[in-house]
Parts: sequence; structure tokens; C-alpha cells
Amino acid sequence: MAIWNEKAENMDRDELRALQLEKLKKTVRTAYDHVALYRHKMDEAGVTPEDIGSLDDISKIPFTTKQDLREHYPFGLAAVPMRDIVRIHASSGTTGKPITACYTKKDLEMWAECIARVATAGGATADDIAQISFGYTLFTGAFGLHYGLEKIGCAIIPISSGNTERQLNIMKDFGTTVLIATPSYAMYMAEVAEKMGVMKDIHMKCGIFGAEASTEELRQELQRRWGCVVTENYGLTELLGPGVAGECMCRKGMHINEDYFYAEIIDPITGKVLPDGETGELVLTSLEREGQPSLRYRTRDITHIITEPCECGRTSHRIAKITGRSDDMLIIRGVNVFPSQIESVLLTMEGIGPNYEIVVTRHNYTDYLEVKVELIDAAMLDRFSDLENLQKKIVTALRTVVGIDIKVSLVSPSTLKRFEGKAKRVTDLR
Ligand code: DLL
Repeated sequence: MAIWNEKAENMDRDELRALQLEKLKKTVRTAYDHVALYRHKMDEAGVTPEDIGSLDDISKIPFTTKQDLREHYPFGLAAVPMRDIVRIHASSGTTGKPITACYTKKDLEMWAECIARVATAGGATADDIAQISFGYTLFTGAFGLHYGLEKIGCAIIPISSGNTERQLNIMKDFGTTVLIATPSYAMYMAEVAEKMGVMKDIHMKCGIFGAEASTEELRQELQRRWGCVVTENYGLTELLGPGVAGECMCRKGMHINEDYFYAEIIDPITGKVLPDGETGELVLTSLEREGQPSLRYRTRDITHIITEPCECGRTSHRIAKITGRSDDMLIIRGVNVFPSQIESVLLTMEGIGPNYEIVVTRHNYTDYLEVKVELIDAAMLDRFSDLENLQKKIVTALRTVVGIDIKVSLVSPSTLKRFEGKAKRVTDLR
């Protein structure tokens, strides 16, 4: 299993911690001196950059939130003059103002390095033809992956997202071996490929997917349909974009680029730092961003840190699959429900497809969940008892895992919405 940067990725952990501390001190100093938000927050908490004498001292620094970033939209968190910024990205910002990210030339080099590591871990090499099916827009996904894959030496097809039939014809004609997409779009592409009958002419080596939560069950389904290894990677605009962490071929958690990012897990309610291995909210600090450093950014993503050595030989800690975002969690009649729990049940059931929609409603002050899921065989709609049996089976399986009764509606094949970027599975009508 190839490693892009052995020196960095196999670094002795004591050496790594010393490097992290050195970089943390510098980052805190820069953030304090050049970004008003960080200076005000630290002054208010009575902390100075000199108070950072060990990695544990990071807990003295106040958290940064998405709200802070919104309030300083667009460039209030830039730590360098605008003439040193060479790229600007932004998150989709479906609610409220978008989040912006400013990069210097050095940041872009560091980004390409992070992606080269993650993509190599996921199986990409200079011999590959890599199709980037993320949108080339303000979204960090396409441009982020692009320069890292180019650094590796892949032949890149910058096709962007959408126009699925064309995507598949290109895969067939150009001999794409690596696909870059969201897991939900990769699933949709697989469905269309099967319908077009082109799957036999596509010879994928690996799918390097990310940008949204997905379950282990969805990975298995994607691997089965594409006939290749599927790894996932993680990142966010606020910190960099993709490249914060990514899986290796062992597929047992995403290796964090720890020389560039310091990860903590906190209790999302109390803000207390939790020991390694406990599940909570991921908090990230950038260790080498020039354009826009981040101090203790609350990602809202729920995961845990895996410290056991990985069989691949990398010494970095890993983050486990994101089980959801703390703000995605649904509280239904007092029970916490993550959409990922529902997905993991649905994907193990026979007779239904991998697409689903969760609808939340409220009647007489009580919340209800409905899951719409597609039948594989439309003819089943005419066989009432089969339909009823399948429905009952899904309701029971969901009750066992989620702990509440969820209404299940079985709909005709190919009738639910498909997504070319990040899937939106939950419709909250409350
Ligand atoms: O989604 C960056 C990215 C692009 C990552 C391409 C990987 C591949 P944003 O649009 O700012 O950035 O969204 C960041 O997406 O806080 C998570 O909630 C979610 N997310 C990203 N990767 C994963 C993943 C990009 N592998 C937000 N699993 C993050 C679960 C993910 N959630």
C-alpha cells in the first residue's frame, strides 16, 4: 500500500506532537495578532499566545463557531492582506450567509499535499485516469481534489457534476479508473450505468468519495456496484476543504493529516474535551493555514478518534465515520435519531433500493417520522400482501435500531429525487 509522504505520514508520535506544538504556538500568535475575532475572544477569556506551553493548553482557547464566521463574512477572518490571497472558496450556505475561505499560494501547496496523501491512501497513482465529478464551483471539492491528484500525476478529467449519461460515456471512452464524487452521486451514477448497460465497459480501480455522511452499508453497496475499492475522505471549507482526513485501503477510519490539523473531541453540550475513543463533536485547529487560520473550530460533526495503529503503517490517528452532525440530529418524541441509523437499516433490507427520503412532521404537538423508500420491483405494488410484509419487516428493523415507530412508505422505483452533489435526505416540515 503506497504512502505519498513517508516522512510525514509515518512520523514518530513524539516527534509529531513536538511539531504540532511548535506549529500551534505560531498559529495562535498569528491569529491573535492578525484576526480581530480571535484577539477579542482570547482577551475576553484572559488568554495570551504565551499561555500556550503545551498541546493541552489548547483547551484554554475559546471555540470558534459557524456563527462567528458568518458574522465576519466575507473576509473578516483573513490573516493576511488581500493581495496575498490567491483563491477564494465558499460553502453552499443554504441557510444564512455562506462561509468563505481564503487561501495564499502556500495554502494551496499545502492543500495539494494533503490531497496527494489522502488520494494515494485511497489507491490513486500516476497511472490512473481520475474523473472529478464534483462541481467546479465555489465548493471546495473539485478544485481541492484536482490539484492533489495532479500532484500525484493522475490524468484528470475535470468533468464537474451533472449530465450523468455523458459522465458514464466519458468513463467508458476515456477509461476512467478513479472516480471522485459524493457517495450519493456515485450511487446514482451506478444506477444509470446499469440502466445504460455500460457497467461492463467501465473498469474502475477505486472510488474516492466524500463531502457527506455515508454508512458502512452504503460503502458495501457502492463497492458491489462499481466492482472496486471505495474509500472516503473528510474535510470542510472552514478549515481547508477536502484533505483534512482520508481512509487508506484498510478502510477502518480516516487518517488525519495531523501535521496540518489538530483534532479534539468535545462533549457538544458541555464543551468539555473528551478522552480519545469517546464519541462527541470534532473540533479542529489548523496548524499551517496562512490565509485563514482556524482556532478550535466546532465542526458539529459527530465522531471519535481512533488511536490504535493502522495496518497500513501510517502513524496518524484516525477519525471514525461521521455518524451525523449534531445539528442534523432529530429529536422525535424524546428519542435522538440520526439519519445514518435509518440508512444503515434500509441498506441491509432486500427488495428496496438505496435511495430514501425522511420526512418529519408534527401533529397535535407530537413529532412523526416517515421514511419513503423505493421498491426494486414495481410489480410488487400490485401484490398487496407481499408489500405489507416487506413494510412490516422494515418497520420492525427500524424500531429495533432507532427505538421508535417510523412510518414506512414504499414507492415505485426511480421516483425519489436523485442528487448530483450532497444528498438532502431529510425534509423537516415542522
Ligand atoms: O464537503 C469538503 C469536502 C469536499 C470533503 C469533498 C470531502 C470531499 P463543505 O461543503 O464545507 O466541505 O462541507 C463540510 O460536510 O462539516 C461534514 O458535515 C460534511 N462532510 C464532509 N466530508 C464528510 C464525510 C466539504 N466523509 C461538511 N463524512 C462537514 C461525513 C462529511 N460528512
